[in-house]
Amino acid sequence: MSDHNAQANAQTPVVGVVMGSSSDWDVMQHAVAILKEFGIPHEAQVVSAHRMPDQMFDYAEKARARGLRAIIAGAGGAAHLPGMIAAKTIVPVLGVPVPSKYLRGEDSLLSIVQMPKGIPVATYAIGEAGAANAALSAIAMLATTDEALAAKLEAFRVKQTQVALDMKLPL
Ligand code: RP5
Repeated sequence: MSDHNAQANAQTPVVGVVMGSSSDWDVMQHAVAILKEFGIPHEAQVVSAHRMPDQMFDYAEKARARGLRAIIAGAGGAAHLPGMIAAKTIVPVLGVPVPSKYLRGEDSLLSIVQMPKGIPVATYAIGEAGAANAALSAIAMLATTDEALAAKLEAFRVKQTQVALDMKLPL
């Protein structure tokens, strides 16, 4: 989108990471970190559903033509962003509930997960784990048509398994 800043890496982004506020970055940076680790061309920016609805629609409407294959959308509170983006594009939307000040993200979770039938938003755990897992799901989706990426994802799992196997308890 041309109107506001998209922080993108050099190649054409295939995954878009959007969030309702810069205050969501603490959580959403964990999605971006995973995308970076796997070398996925991506972009990250603030797109607020209630404070910049026109820009939100513009982002969603142009997403597919720009080459985005998945959109990771994080928001807190009455978290409309993932659902409203999903309403305007057929690019898969992966929703991340960001912890909120008063209800600790249970509001965000229910806002995102309870989409009415017909417009899906794949919804993840509240907070850091959800952000990281949304990125891993986006990668798994891309890996269905990219064998090199699939191998990287398998290696990531093997490494994780080894870390668990090596765990020692302080007995
Ligand atoms: C939502 O409101 C954002 O996603 C954020 O989680 C929450 C608070 O936003 P700020 O007041 O910190 O900008 O739109």
